[in-house]
Amino acid sequence: MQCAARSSGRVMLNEPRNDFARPVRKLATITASLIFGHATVYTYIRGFMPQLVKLTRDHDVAVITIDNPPVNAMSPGVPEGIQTAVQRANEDPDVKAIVLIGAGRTFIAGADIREFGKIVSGERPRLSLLPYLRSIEDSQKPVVVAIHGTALGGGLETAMSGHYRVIAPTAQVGQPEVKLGLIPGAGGTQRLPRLAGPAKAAEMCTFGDPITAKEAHDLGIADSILEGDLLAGAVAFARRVAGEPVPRTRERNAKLQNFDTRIFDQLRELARKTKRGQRAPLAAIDAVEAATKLPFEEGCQREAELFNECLFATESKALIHVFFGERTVAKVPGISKEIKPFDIKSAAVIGAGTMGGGIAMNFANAGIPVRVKETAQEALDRGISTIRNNYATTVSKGRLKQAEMDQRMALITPQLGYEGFAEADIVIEAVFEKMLVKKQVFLEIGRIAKPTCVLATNTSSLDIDEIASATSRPHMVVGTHFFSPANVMKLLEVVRGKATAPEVIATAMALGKRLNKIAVLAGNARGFIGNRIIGPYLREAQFLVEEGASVEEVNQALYDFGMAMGPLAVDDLTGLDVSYYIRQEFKRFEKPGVRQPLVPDLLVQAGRLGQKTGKGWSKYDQNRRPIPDPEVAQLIEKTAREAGIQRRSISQQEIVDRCIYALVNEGAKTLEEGIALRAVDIDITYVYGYGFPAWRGGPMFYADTIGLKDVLARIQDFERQHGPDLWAPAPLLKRLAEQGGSFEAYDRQKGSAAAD
Ligand code: 3H9
Repeated sequence: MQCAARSSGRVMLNEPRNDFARPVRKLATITASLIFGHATVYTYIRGFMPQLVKLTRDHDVAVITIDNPPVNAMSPGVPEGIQTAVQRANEDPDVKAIVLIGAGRTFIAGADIREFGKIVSGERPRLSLLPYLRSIEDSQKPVVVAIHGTALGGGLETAMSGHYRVIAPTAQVGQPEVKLGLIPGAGGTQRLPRLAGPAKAAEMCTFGDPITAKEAHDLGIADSILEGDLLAGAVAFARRVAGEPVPRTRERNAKLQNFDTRIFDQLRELARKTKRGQRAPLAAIDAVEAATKLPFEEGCQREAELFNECLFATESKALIHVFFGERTVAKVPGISKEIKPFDIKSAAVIGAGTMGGGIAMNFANAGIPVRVKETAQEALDRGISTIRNNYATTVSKGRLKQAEMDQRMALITPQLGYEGFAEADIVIEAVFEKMLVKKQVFLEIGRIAKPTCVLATNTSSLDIDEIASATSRPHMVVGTHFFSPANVMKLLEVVRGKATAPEVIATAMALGKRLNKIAVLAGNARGFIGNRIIGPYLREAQFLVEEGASVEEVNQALYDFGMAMGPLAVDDLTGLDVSYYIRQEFKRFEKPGVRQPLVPDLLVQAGRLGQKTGKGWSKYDQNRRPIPDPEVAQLIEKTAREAGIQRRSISQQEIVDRCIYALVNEGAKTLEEGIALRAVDIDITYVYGYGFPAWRGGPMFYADTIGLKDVLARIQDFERQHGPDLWAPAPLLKRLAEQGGSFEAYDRQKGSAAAD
């Protein structure tokens, strides 16, 4: 082995052992033997197949390179490869020190997340990374870990098992496992407090946010920040420390003494508030606290217990579903990589109201010049001043520099006319939600915009095809439904009209990413995905108060379930006039004689439009805190009595089931009609646009976790009580439940059918 390392400068330590590698290797073997004959096969495969871990030499320094694209995850084969490489470098008398580095864009981005599902389902045995990392730490020769890109989760844990860490100035490190419902499981909760101190370690493991190279250096996680060529710098660093006794993180106990032990309870309190309903953040605190009380090995055992508890819980399955879901929604069947999006170099927004202003900020934030047009000077001034105030607030909170705010404001050109619109690569209309007004605007921009300009409408409910019919180029028209406040909310619903060109869809999806949004593609039908499904959810909340639950009980039950806000609180926030208007729009879809909530219209008639008028379903104080309003309770009681509705006490469970299963049932219809491409598109829409708890995975995933059979049975109960018009089970839900299926399996099946 030594000879091999010296003569070729490179040793293949392992072959990839992921699922993809085996069939490819087999195919390569057959093809190569057919083409070249048997003698050449071995060489060919070695050249053809990527190696996960490579060992090379730079004179007296061994360089171990992890090469597992795209993010160097610790897939099976990687930890074994590193272990073997460290062992060989230790055996080589000419090697004085070792550098461990990642190939490509990053150091190790963590354990291979896809493996967790296989472990939980029993397809793969439970594997511990601990012995592999232990063998790095046990190396007699110093191991210098060189970090660029991100060292996350198992990546940072690997780095901390090395003896030194050098880091590129732009790199970041972190323990983000909690965002997947997990805790660090390879010694992170034990080694990080030894390097960074228990307070910072507990904070990093509880909230999962990465820190910069500078912070890592200041905290003692990194030993040196290296400008310029990282590998050359790391090799030079390794030469300097060669021959010195190696510092082992597990033995560095100094920072575990004399710290404020109250930090753990303080963090627990904070985590209970900000990570409502989640177990992993609390488990992370327990594990870091264990590092301060137990010897290293026992601390690792405690960490492993807590890690396994989290791994097998629904929370991590749900959050992992959301992690991959975020990436899946970007992939649109039929829109291949060959379809190139248009380059958006400049934009124009029509309307400087709440939505238009927020949308313009998105462009400015992404460094894209944007024109904002209004019809009256006063409205334009008001819109621009709101934008300026929004930025100023961010500056005052220290999250933006004044110079950055000035740069962004300079990218926004306010105007009353259409000057410059002919050069814009995209025009987004964000005027009042009325078909006639929108069509008039599209008629005008259709005349002015250049032929390759994407014409987008920011509508939450109107028919894209009808809007597109106002132009002579409906293929350039697409819906871009931003969520309010548009400069804050992550979701962008992209709506495909019947004529929308694939390039235009690709452009809108790519633009979403550039604007730092999560773009989900929806079909053009009443309310698209989000607002279509929210209808029955809100309807049930309103029925429930008429049937006897209080406004507060309904809001509290859904809040306790994990929703960011209760449904009636959301109604008050967005404005009861807005939901009134949408109800009028959707009236034509309603079957006559079907029960409708009675109270919302009465509240609107009484001028109770929600927070903006200081009262809606609740009253609001100056700080917009809700106060129960007896007037509303009386109005509800009177209305219910007059309508002959039997009032009763309603359990929290019934409130949750009625509202959430209404979402699920409508979601299943949306899915079967092809309005949503996959169940996961609904989940991501709800998590990022409607405050659905990510740790429940979205409504469709939540239904899977309950079991579709049980969900169906409950919906059939409601159907018996409230009639088929409101509660007939969606045929898809019924079919899947009867077949013992799930929405996740349905997505998988559809995905593989599309791939065939
Ligand atoms: C962990 O480490 C537990 C440990 O304590 C050990 C326990 C024993 N695995 O995001 P991108 C895929 S838990 C598998 O678009 P970017 C991703 O799905 C882990 N796959 O790129 C995508 O695939 P596709 C802790 C992964 O540049 C592709 O890579 N670590 C993983 O915008 C590109 O990803 C984390 O939580 C992975 N670990 O962002 C880090 N990571 O192309 C999770 C990515 O098929 N990862 N993929 O859609 C990230 O935060 C971002 O991916 C990263 C790059 C910042 C690294």
